[in-house]
Amino acid sequence: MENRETISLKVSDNASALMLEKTRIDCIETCFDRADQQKNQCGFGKSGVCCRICHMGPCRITPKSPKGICGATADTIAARNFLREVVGGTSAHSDHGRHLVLKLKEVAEGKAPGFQIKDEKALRRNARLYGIEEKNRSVNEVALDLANLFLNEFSEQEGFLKTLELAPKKQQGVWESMGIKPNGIDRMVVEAMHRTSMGVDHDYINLLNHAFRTSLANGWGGSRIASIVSDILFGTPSPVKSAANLGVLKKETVNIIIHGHEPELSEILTAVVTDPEILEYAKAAGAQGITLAGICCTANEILMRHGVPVAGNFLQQELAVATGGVEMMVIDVQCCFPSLPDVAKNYHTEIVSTTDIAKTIGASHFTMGHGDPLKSARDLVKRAIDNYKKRDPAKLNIPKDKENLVAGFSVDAIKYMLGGRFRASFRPLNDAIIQNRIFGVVGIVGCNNPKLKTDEYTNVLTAELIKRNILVLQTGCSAIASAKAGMLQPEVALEQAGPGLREVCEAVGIPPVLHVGSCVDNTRILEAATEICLEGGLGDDIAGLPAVGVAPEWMSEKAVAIGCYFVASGVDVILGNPFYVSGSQAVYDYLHGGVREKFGASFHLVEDPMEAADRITEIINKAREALGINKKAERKLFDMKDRREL
Ligand code: SF4
Ligand code: MSK
Repeated sequence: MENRETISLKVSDNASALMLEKTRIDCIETCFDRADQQKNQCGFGKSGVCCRICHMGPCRITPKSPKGICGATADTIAARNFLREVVGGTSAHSDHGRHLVLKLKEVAEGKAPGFQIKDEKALRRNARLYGIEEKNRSVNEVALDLANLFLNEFSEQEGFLKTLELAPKKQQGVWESMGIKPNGIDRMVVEAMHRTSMGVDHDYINLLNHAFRTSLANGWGGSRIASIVSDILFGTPSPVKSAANLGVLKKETVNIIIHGHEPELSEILTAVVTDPEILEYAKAAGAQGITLAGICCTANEILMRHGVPVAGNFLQQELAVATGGVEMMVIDVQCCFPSLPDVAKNYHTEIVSTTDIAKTIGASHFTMGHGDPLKSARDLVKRAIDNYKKRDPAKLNIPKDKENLVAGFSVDAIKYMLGGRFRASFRPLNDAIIQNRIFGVVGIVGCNNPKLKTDEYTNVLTAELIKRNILVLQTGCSAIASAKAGMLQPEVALEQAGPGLREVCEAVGIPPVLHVGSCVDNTRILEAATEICLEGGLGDDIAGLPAVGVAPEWMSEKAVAIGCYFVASGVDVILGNPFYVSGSQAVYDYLHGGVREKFGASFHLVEDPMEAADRITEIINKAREALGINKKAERKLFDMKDRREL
């Protein structure tokens, strides 16, 4: 059996290590064991040169067989596989966006009992952005128009995405000149599948450019729409206190975990678990109350808006069940392991799938339905309470570890904190960057991956960057990694921040590490970058900003798509682990260098966090040089005319 020393090579935090030890005692298999079993992963898959697109294959490229049966080269095969990954990631996040738009439409038509428009200001502000008349019109009228416009963003065949127009003009010009402005999101995905089918597009650059085009349909389309509609329906996040890690689960309460990405049901559960009648029901079952906690990005969604605590990130999903203290895990879509019911059957935990497009063998399936979602959610919580009586005290061991945190930094919230209620703006941030008190801005995003010690790259890099006066924005599971390390506590992060960053953060009252949302909310980082451009003084395009993106421990196709829309938007992206393209030097070189000529940014594979900090410093330094802000210069802030032009 593994000892603590070998376990600590796999996970960073004490709670995860304890639970991994417990899985050994309870004879539970987890992803960490399966990663060991899968150790010798297929070299053809890893290098991207296995093709099974048609049934003459599968074909694998080797020095002795340098072409597939149809004649496809390693370049074609690697580029096709890469584009299909981008399609997978784009589909996941954009379909999430579509579900929310359909919900918005139902709400506007009065067909969604239990849901309402929580942020009318966000609705009207976004309607104006898209040229929808909102003055003297009812909330529902405006919402219906906006929902219909968003639905058209998915189906548009000939025109371009309207949401693209939210990007700085210069970025739009780059996409236009390259011919990669996306049409409707669905069209981009279908076209990508067509182009990658047997005997169609064989030019690796043409294929990769469509990967960037598809990713733009995701980042400036489906994902951006998902964030906008979530804010309208559930409220725009503002700073909120909470806590993270398995220690948020309580021995004496009924523990319900929500896991996945789409927050509709979880929003309702958040209300149900505080209902006095339900709490009475829990007390009657012998519990002192109900703890609702989250895993992955459903966690981030309801953390950002309600302060619901986070039980853990991606690789803690099985470990949470192994505490023996979870009555129910409610899963929706994306990042939910099919192994969860196998782990759960060793305890009393019920795994409940809640979306018809995402069923899991061994999980019970629950449909919210259109009748009375509140009643359905209450029934579900009562089922969890009933499970509490089935807990086996001999198998119960909830770690104590948890850290306090502050989250909820939507772009609106950051603007408000920087500029105050009456002058909400990014100007103080731009000023601080120009004066080199803040050296630059870095977005750290993405998952964790059993190939790397969980959370380590993220945490080492985050600490080093703030020490170098770099403001860090985080999303998804990397934000949860920082939370578990205590870095989302303003006072802890301030202690470690460099003097310039610290001074600015203390003056305006923001922490040096900002949790900006779930992984679909990476578009908030682009939104922030656009605001920085619009504020003036730092150039007129995202590509010129002293800003970098990092995906330290990514594992998902979604991360591939996100990385692509960051690069296509002019942001250099550091990858902590590689894409599966190394079998084609041409494809590798294009992604990690060639695209720079077009977008002013590219991917960088840097597998060590300290080297990543150096590379980031180098990239930011170059951007600062180009902007002329590495030397003492008269700052030029834009007037209204400049801003309108932008
Ligand atoms: Fe092989 Fe070409 Fe078919 Fe791919 S498309 S499986 S390379 S024959
Ligand atoms: S949940 S995509 S593991 S961030 Fe968004 Fe976490 Fe990555 Fe899933």
